[in-house]
Amino acid sequence: MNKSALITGVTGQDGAYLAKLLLEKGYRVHGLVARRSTDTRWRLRELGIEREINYLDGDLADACSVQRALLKACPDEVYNLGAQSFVGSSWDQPVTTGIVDGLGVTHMLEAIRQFSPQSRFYQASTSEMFGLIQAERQDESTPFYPRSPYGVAKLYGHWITVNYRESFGLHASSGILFNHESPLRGIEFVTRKVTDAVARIKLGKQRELRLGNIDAKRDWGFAGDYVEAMWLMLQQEQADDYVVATGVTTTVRDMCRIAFEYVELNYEDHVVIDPAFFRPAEVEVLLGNPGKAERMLGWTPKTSLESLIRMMVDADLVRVAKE
Ligand code: NAP
Ligand code: G4F
Repeated sequence: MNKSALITGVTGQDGAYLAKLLLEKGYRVHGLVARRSTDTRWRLRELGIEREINYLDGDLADACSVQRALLKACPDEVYNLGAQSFVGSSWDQPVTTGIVDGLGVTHMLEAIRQFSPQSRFYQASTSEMFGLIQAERQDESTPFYPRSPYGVAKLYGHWITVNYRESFGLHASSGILFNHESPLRGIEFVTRKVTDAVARIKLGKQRELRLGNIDAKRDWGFAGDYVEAMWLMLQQEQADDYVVATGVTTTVRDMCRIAFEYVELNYEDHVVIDPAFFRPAEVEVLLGNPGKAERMLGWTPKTSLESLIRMMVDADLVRVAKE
């Protein structure tokens, strides 16, 4: 019998790559989709899998809908990727972020505990929980210090996952993933904002790019590599928590330099610093230590930041040229 999986957030960047990976492995893939007034399936279309997913109506804020979806899907594995995932918006929508990213995890875990305790569970935790970093390289034992309502909500989601594992013996794992990007990244995140602007500037459709704190440093990897780590976590006999990162950190400034230089432009001629994009509290630097994932899961990142940015710029050049 083929395995089945339920993915919340299937229309997002990671959901799309994970769905593709699981379909390639022969899984039946169910996707929880919250009602929206606009089309949200563009990523699944770009990957050519839009019609291969069984969509189930549901919102992480609505416990009943989550229960219903779980009962319909009867999944072997549940990947909880759904979230209000943009840090910047979490100061404007702190309550929604708390309900969806925090309590939403409990809705999912409670549904599993009551109706499908054999289902294995993956929680999409984040390096944003490290926030004001307490160690130069962050690993599974580094204390957390979140700096945004998003980070605080995700910290709740992380600990409730650990708690349900310890309290009820659920196979519940938390992946503490550092920033990961791709051509399917939302346009509001800085890498994609930059690669889209580079394409527009190169093709004469835009002149400047307004950014906030370009001295911030991030440990950026490729989303396609990171969904493999999610899957590997649920194939282990014991559930556990893992940091997933590249072990390399780069400033937003240098990421811009790489993107502009790829199309023979100088970022300094186009980037304008705009205080509107500064955050009320910043995470200045993130640098992960993926040693445990390497040892226990046999996972290593395959894509360098340079090739990731080139892949994103190439995709945006094609998109912008078609407009
Ligand atoms: P994303 O592209 O923003 O996708 C988020 C997904 O969540 C979308 O499918 C969205 O649906 C869905 N969603 C939002 N609110 C929901 C609700 N109330 N109920 C059900 N679904 C809801 O995010 P991503 O980059 O793929 O990230 C996936 C997960 O990993 C998120 O939980 C994120 O917080 C976490 N994470 C991401 C990173 C990263 O660097 N990408 C790093 C660490 C952790 P719509 O399409 O309808 O809006
Ligand atoms: O691309 P960002 O918006 O990602 P951020 O805040 O690190 O969050 C992402 O990674 C987390 C993992 O650590 C995820 F949990 C989360 O869901 C999300 O995927 O910003 C990166 C950095 C920040 O320091 C920000 O202040 O870039 C800086 N930045 C500078 N100018 C900007 C801009 N960020 C955005 N989005 N837009 C700017 O104009």
